[in-house]
Amino acid sequence: MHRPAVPALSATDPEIARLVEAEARRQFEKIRLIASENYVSQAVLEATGTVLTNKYSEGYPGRRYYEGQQVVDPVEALAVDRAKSLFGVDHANVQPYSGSPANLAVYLAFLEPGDTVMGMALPSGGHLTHGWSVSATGKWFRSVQYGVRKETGRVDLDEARDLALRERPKVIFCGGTAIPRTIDFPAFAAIAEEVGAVLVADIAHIAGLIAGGAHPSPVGHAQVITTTTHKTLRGPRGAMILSDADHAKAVDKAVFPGLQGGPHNHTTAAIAVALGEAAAPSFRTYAHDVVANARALAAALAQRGFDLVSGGTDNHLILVDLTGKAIAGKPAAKALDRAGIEANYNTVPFDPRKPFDPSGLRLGTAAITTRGLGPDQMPQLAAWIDAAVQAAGDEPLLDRIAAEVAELMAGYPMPGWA
Ligand code: DSN
Repeated sequence: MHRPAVPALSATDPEIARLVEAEARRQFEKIRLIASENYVSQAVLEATGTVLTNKYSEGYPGRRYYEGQQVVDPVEALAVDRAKSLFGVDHANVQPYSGSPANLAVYLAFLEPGDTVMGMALPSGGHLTHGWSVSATGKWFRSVQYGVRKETGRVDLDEARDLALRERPKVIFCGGTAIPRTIDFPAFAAIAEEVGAVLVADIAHIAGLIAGGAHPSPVGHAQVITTTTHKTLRGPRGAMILSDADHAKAVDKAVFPGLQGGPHNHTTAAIAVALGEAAAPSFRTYAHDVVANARALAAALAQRGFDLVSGGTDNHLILVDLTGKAIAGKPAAKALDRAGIEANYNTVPFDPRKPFDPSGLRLGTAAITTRGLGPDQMPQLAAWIDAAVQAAGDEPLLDRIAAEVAELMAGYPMPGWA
């Protein structure tokens, strides 16, 4: 059952209580390979369910527009201090509701509508809010986009530099949502400096790896860093903007009053808890284990003939290109889900198919590493993935794999389920 137990919820709203229980069981039984997901700790879960949700706190600690901040102020101050210390930055704003609002705040802080922003194209691994055409950031700003090299699947830094020199963006985003390789922050910083742009590193996917020393840090290279708190960082759904001292005031003004109202104080508390956990030595081990698992899974998939964008991974994420297979990303993801393995279909660079029915599968190892799986188990995962993708439509076989998956996962505890 769900832990903490939900007796009041069961009495008041049995329908929602039943769904919460069902989701907890689902998360317990499945191999969760969605690269942006994780399992938060019991302590983080508890913090998100507290009376802090009842409080409005527009403003910042010591400068609020509502009274009664005797408790919320130190909660937010703790979250800020822990973020600054964990990442080694001058300034942290822990109020953005999630990654997209955090990135929007960056636009508000450093651009006027119509100004030029440069980001990585979505099909190459960027994020919608890095100026992609369907996003407000691509509609209200003049966006120019860089990509990856076809032969290597890696960022084409020469192309990015040429583009920046030609288009003179005021803000450059690096980072994204489907990048399996190390981000070269010093190279992006050199480009940004050459054109006088603010470099923003969106580290949403790799924040936990950076905190744990398993990926280089953008600090000292990017003036502004945005991140969600719930991916490899293993906190609640939320976000932060980190910056150097020179950009701190503009960031704070953009988040509040520019874009948001009251921060979600229960989330702020849970972010503080997660940041405390990420500062512990065991989190360093976790971050390195995430990468070791991803490398082992990538190697096992490659051995089975899967084509991986860039040939492998340096981080938690693997992008499988199914272009050469008889199946597209969406039916493959649906077959995997039926087989108890959760992933998402994803565009791959130069995808010949449409975004809603693309050629790729995105996999990540943050969640399974939290559960305790290790590199020795990755060949078995790859075997199940291979069998499920080939067996799409063969429901008895997919059900058989799901039963084997559930049997394996029963041996690995999950915070939130007892
Ligand atoms: N939805 C997140 C992801 O899955 O990467 C990014 O916004």
